[in-house]
Amino acid sequence: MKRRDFLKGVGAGAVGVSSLNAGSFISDELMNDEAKKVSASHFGAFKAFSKNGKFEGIDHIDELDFFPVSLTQGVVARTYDETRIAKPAVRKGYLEKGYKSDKSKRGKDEWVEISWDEAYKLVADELKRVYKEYGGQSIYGGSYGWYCVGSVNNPQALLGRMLNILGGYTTRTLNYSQHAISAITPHITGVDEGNAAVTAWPVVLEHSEVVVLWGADPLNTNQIAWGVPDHESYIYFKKLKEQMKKRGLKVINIDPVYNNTAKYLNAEHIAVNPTTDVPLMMAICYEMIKNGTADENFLKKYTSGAEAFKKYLLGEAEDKVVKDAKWAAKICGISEDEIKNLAKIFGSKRTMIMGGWGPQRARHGEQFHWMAITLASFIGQIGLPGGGFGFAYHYSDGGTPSPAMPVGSALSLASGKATTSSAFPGLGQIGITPSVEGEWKNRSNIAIPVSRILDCINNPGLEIDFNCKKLTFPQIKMAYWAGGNPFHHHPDTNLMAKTFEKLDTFIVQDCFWTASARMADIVLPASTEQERNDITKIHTNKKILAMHKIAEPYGEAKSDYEIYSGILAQFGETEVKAFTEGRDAMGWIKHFYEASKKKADESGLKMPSFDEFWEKGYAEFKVPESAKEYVKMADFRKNPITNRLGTPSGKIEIFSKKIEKAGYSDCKAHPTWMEPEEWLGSKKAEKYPLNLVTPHPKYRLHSQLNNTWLRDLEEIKGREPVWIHPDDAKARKLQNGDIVRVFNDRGELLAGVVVTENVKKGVIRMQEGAWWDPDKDGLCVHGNVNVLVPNDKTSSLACGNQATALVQIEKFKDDLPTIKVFSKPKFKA
Ligand SMILES: Nc1nc2c(c(=O)[nH]1)N[C@H]1C(S)=C(S)[C@@H](COP(=O)(O)OP(=O)(O)OC[C@H]3O[C@@H](n4cnc5c(=O)[nH]c(N)nc54)[C@H](O)[C@@H]3O)O[C@H]1N2
Ligand SMILES: Nc1nc2c(c(=O)[nH]1)N[C@H]1C(S)=C(S)[C@@H](COP(=O)(O)OP(=O)(O)OC[C@H]3O[C@@H](n4cnc5c(=O)[nH]c(N)nc54)[C@H](O)[C@@H]3O)O[C@H]1N2
Ligand SMILES: [Mo]
Repeated sequence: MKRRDFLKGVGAGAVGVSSLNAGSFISDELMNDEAKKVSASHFGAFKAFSKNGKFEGIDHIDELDFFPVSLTQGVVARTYDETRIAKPAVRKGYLEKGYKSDKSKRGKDEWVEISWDEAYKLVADELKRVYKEYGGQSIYGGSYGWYCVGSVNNPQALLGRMLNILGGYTTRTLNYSQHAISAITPHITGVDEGNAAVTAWPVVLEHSEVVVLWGADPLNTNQIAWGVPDHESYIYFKKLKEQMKKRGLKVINIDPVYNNTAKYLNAEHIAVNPTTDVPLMMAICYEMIKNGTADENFLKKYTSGAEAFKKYLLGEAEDKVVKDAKWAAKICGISEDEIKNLAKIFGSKRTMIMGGWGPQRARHGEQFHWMAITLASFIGQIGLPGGGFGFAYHYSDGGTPSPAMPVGSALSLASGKATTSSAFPGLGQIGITPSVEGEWKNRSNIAIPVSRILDCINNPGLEIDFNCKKLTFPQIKMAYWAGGNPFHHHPDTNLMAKTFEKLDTFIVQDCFWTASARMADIVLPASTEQERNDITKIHTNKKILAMHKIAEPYGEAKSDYEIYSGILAQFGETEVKAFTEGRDAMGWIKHFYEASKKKADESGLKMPSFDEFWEKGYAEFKVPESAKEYVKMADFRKNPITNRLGTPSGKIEIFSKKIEKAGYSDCKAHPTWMEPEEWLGSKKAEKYPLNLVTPHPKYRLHSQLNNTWLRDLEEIKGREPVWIHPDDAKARKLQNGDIVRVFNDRGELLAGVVVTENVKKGVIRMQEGAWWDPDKDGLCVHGNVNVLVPNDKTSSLACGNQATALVQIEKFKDDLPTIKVFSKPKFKA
């Protein structure tokens, strides 16, 4: 079978022909079946083709993608899955009683399909009521999530734009990915180290002698990007493997799991207990002091507060505990010798610490990256080629040399003027309180830390500590979610279901009947990336990409841009005009491109005309030589006076006076080992002796693509797999393929057993993102890990989210319950 035929087969196999779409009008541009056009996704860019207005398949193109991943096949498969939302729908109880309905019926009521006109009116009337009775802050429009790529159809920025026009809203700050690292590191190095540039790969390949993958699984997580990946980082991981053979470069994986990347590289494994990296790093620093390899000169010249911290390590601080290898060995579950050996290696070799973000999704998660920067300071190679640290090698092709692309505009939150957002093409973060300009200026928007949404709904008016400031929770009466899946992403799903009952109204705008859509009152069907025109970029700025409409929207789905315009039309012409500024989607696409081209022209770069760009599918930018030589913090090392860091001392703050002044008991003035409530050493472990870790999935982007055949690649009897060590399995008489109940006081789920030595004894591993499928007693029969994870904050500093928990496992002996979440929900006949 030819490759092309195979791809088509894959697409068609999962389709199950939809009668809804068959008779629909096919626009002129799609009459030319089989014409391949550039389109893109979080998994890569490709050329796509259609037949009779339906998305048929994709071809991978070398210029667009260096290392195509299987996830792109899911983009085709999901389009016509039976979980696609075909029409606007309302929960029956809500249709009858509106905001006064019985909220405990969410997820249980039947659905009633309605017309777009009815849906627009229903949404607009409820917005009017809530604005009038409670004001803008009572509307949560901060809906978080990994919506599609594309500058125009950014469902969240557009939601903010609509709500700003109507009267403002409560939004969010930070994100579930980097909540703790983004809050803590500006206090330590003056920048958000989760997003900061890292030393370029060519430099690492030439100079590093030791690469430490610390809580990072880059071969898994680089499959996707926030923009569009071209997967260039895979070339460098291949070269890294070559360097291991060629010149003995050593790769060490410090992780409770021997992960995908470690396996590929055949890396050494230090199997640390979950959430105990901080004592490990402290003991390495201690042993480096003792063996004379701690870089005292670096500490003196480039850091602030090392002396106080050393006292803490040496047992001269209040706690009187000596943080030596013997002390850490017990906590971390590794041997004293292993720790001393790490101190010896790091102290004598050019060492690059590549930290991921998994370890900071935990109680006291702030400490991980603070301590890692401290350890790198003790090693003293920050600013040298191949040494120091970098916390983005695992994400969106981090470390790949890239051009600085001319920055244009994206559709912004600020209405009146749509030119303020800097993030071409629209994939920027939604910042702290969005700025509102022009005639819509008088908005008193408020931003809550994103992972405190349940605390906020449960405690209106409560004043909380947050990042050295105070914040008062608003009263939330309504939540509008677009392009995110809270009933997947937020810890403690059962608590979320209970808490959301306090909302008068919950609206979800998505392409699929996700767990969140099923828990909503009103559901609005969005078209997918391949069903509309848009514009985006390769994440590393190498190309601007055309996103061609490949297929007609499924059923009655509409683009996010059209949906908001339709709601605003219920308010009036002025509101619509403020939103669209007189442009349709294609008008915006051209506008964004021209803005970039203008900047390019000014800086002497050549960009093709819009028409040439649209025809070809991309515009390319050259990578400058200097980008290949980039060494993180080299300037600071060269001259720490003229290139001082953006911290109060201008240096790396091992001790922060600002944090000290905040006076938090759970985030102190220097990196500190504070036992979390749930870890293998806590009292709770007597009842729940297994430590669950929940890393990111191999064949999904969070919950996305779980409704495709990709799930068959991993599932066991239709359940999400759970990795368990042979000893733990034996103790519970478990074998490969068994179905188990995984539980703690927060909830329970079913999972399929994989017995493997790739997970440390005492630890179990389940990937986040399996669709939530609760039975009548709340047992998730499919395996959404967040029913087990606590909602509690990381600390008063970041107020971030966690991703680990203590649990117990037992064999599930009843008949296997049917999975319902991948079928259509119940509609009223
Ligand atoms: N236990 C645990 N939980 C975690 C994590 C973990 O490690 N462990 N990781 C956390 C992290 S880092 C993150 S980023 C979050 C991710 O959480 P989310 O980003 O909420 O997860 P996704 O499944 O990507 O949800 C995106 C939703 O957007 C929808 N969508 C896609 N395209 C469009 C569109 O064009 N229009 C509209 N309206 N909708 C669209 C998709 O169908 C999908 O339902 O999860 C967090 N949760
Ligand atoms: N395929 C795929 N790629 C993705 C995503 C996806 O959903 N699917 N999501 C994307 C997003 S939004 C994000 S934020 C990034 C996430 O990037 P990360 O947060 O770095 O990814 P994780 O998989 O959560 O964790 C990375 C590693 O940390 C380990 N780990 C967990 N707890 C601990 C601990 O306490 N100590 C140590 N040392 N290690 C620990 C895990 O076992 C795993 O190997 O990935 C992105 N890439
Ligand atoms: Mo994330």
